[in-house]
Amino acid sequence: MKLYYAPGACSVGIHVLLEEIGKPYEAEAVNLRDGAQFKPEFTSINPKSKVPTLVKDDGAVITEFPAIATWLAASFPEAKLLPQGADKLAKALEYVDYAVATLHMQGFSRIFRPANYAPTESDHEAVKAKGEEIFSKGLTVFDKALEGKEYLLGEFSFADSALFYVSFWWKGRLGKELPPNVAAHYQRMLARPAVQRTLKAEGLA
Ligand SMILES: N[C@@H](CCC(=O)N[C@@H](CS)C(=O)NCC(=O)O)C(=O)O
Repeated sequence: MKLYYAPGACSVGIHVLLEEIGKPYEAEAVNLRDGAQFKPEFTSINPKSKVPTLVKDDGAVITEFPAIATWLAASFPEAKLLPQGADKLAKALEYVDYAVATLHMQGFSRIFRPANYAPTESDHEAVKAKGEEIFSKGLTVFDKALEGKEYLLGEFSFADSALFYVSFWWKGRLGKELPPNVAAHYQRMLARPAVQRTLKAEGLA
C-alpha cells in the first residue's frame, strides 16, 4: 500500500490508521503549497488532486477519507478498527462523514480558504467567522456523542481518526480550546503509539 499525504492535512487521520494496522506501507508527501497535487505525476493517480490517496497493492486507487478509512478497517479486521454490526458501522460512518463533510469541508475550508467563498477581501473575516461557527457547532455535537465514552463507538474505531484530525486542526493548528469530552478524546489519541509515530513521521511531533 502507498499513502499520498501532506503533513498535517486531513490525510493524517489515514496515516494514523495505517500505523494502527501495522502492515508495511509507503508514504509519500505531496507538496500542496507548491501545487504538486495538480502536476501530471499526481493527477495520473488521483485526478481530483487531493490527499489522502491510497494505492492498494493491486494498483487500484482509493480516494476520499471515508472510503479509505472504511476500506482499511474492513481489510484488516485483526486491527479491530471496524465496529461490528450494521448499527455501529452506520454510526461510525455518520461520525466520519460529519467530521469530513461538515467540520472540514464546510467549516475549516472557510477558515483557511475564505477567498474560495468570497472574491472580495473585505468579506473574508465574515466567511472565516461562519467557518468557526460551523466548526464549533460540530465540536459540540461530538462532545455530546463522547459523553461517558473513551472513543466515539466506545471501543477505538476508524471513526476516531476523523475526529482526531479535525481536533488536531482546531487545537494543534489554530490553538483553540476543544470542548471537554473532545479535549479528553484528543489527549487519548495523542497518547496512542500509532498517533505518536504518525506525528513524528509527518514532522509534527
Ligand atoms: N473529501 C476529501 C477531502 C480531501 C481534501 O480536501 N484534502 C485536502 C487536504 S486536507 C487537499 O488535498 N487539498 C489540496 C487542494 O485542495 O488543492 C476526502 O474526504 O478525502
